[in-house]
Amino acid sequence: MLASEGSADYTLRIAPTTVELDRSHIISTIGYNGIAPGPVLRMREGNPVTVDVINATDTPELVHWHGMLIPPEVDGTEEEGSPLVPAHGQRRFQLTPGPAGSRWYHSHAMAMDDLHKGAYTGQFGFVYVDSGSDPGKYDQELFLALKDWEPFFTATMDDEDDDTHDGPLLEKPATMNTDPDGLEVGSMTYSINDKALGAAEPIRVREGQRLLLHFLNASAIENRRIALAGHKMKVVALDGNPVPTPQLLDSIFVGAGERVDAIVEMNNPGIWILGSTEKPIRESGLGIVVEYAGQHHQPQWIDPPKARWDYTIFGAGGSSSPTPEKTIELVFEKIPGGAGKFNLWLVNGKPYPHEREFLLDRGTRYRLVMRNRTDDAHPMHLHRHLWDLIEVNGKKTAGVIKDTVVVPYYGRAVVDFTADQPGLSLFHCHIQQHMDYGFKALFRYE
Ligand SMILES: [Cu+2]
Repeated sequence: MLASEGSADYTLRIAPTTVELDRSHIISTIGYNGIAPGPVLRMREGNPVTVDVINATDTPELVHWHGMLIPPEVDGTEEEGSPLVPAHGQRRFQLTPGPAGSRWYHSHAMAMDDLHKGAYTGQFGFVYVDSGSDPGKYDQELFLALKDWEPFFTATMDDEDDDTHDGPLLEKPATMNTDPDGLEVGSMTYSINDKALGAAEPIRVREGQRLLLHFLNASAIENRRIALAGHKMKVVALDGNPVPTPQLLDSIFVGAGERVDAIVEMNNPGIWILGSTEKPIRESGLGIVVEYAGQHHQPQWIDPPKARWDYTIFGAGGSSSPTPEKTIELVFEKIPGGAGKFNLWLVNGKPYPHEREFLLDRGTRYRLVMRNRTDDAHPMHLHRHLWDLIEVNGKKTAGVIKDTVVVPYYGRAVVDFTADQPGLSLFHCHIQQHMDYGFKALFRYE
C-alpha cells in the first residue's frame, strides 16, 4: 500500500550484517537495521503505522507480520499476493497493528536448498502491540528470541519433537512408508537474542522481583523446551493472547513461530541458567545467565522434571464453543526423499499448490481438523486469522487463542476460526524446509 510522503513511523533496512554470538563465533547473516534480531517494535493497537522496508540485498524480500490481523497486501507473503520488496529497492507499507500482544516480524522468502535465505537468516524481531491498558505488574520486561545459527544439511536429524505427547498415536497409519528420509537441516550454534550462553550481560535481578518474559521461537528448524533453573515460570499468554488458566510450570515448550509469555517470581537467590533443556543445544549457546544481586559463583543448571507439553491445561473448564457449521479436514503426510534429496510434504495428498481446494465463506465459522500422519511434530500457522484451540489428541479445551499450533507427531489438533479476513491466507508448517517443500496451502474467500 502506498502511503503519504514524509518519513515513516518505522524503517526496516534489510542488509548483510554480522552477529557476534561470542568472541569465537561471529556469524555472517542478513539482518534488520544492522542487528539480528531486529529492533523490538512497539506499536499501539488500532493506531495505523507506516513502515518503510529498504532492501539492500541482491534478492527480493518479504516482511511478514506474524499474528496480526491485516490485509494480504501488507501481510508479507508472495503466495497471498503481497508485493515483493525488490532487490536494492524499497517499499512503504501501511498497517493497523492488532490484536494486542506479542507478535513478530520475519522474512517470508522461500529458501529451498539455500541456507542463507528466509528464516535461516537473522531477519526476525518482536513487535509488541500495546493495548493501552497493560496493568504492568512486573519489575522487568524482557524479550527473548530463541535462534539457531549456521544451518547445515544432515541425514541424521535427531530432535526432541517426541516431547509433544505421550498419548495414543491417533493418526499413525496402518502401513508406513519405510523409504529412507531425505536430508534435513541442523544447526551448529544457538543463541537467545544475539548472544550465546555466557556471552551476554546477565539478566540482573533482585530477590522479590517479578519478571515478565516474552519468549519467541524464531528457529527455522526446531521446536524447543526452555527452563529457568531454580524457578518455575507462570505462563500467562500463548502467541501473545492471555490464557484463561495461567499455569506454573517447571519448563515451557515453544514451537517454531510460537510465543510464550511468562511471569517469574525471583525467589531463589543464586546465579542460574535460563535455556534449552537439551544439554548439547544449551552448551552450543541457547541460554542466558540470570544473576541475583550480591551472588558470586558459576551459573547453575538443574534439569527440570520431564513433562509433556499440553496446551489444553491453559484453557477454561467446562464446555467448549458449539461445533461450527463447516469442517475442513487436513491430512499431513511425508514422502521420504531418500539419500541426498529432500522430503516432500503433502496436505490432503498434494504438495503446494492446490487448486482452489480451501474455500471460505465470509462470516462463517470453520473447524479445522489437522491430522498429522508423520513422525515429526509440525508447528502449523494460519496467516491473518486467530484460532480457538478445541482439541489436541482427543483432549478438549476452550478459550486458548493461537495463531500457531504444534500438531503432535502421529497426532491431531482441532481448531475453530471465523472467516472474517477476506483475501488469500497462507496456511503452512513453520519449519522453513517443510514449508518450502510442499507443506503449505492457500485459503481463499469465495
Ligand atoms: Cu513441519
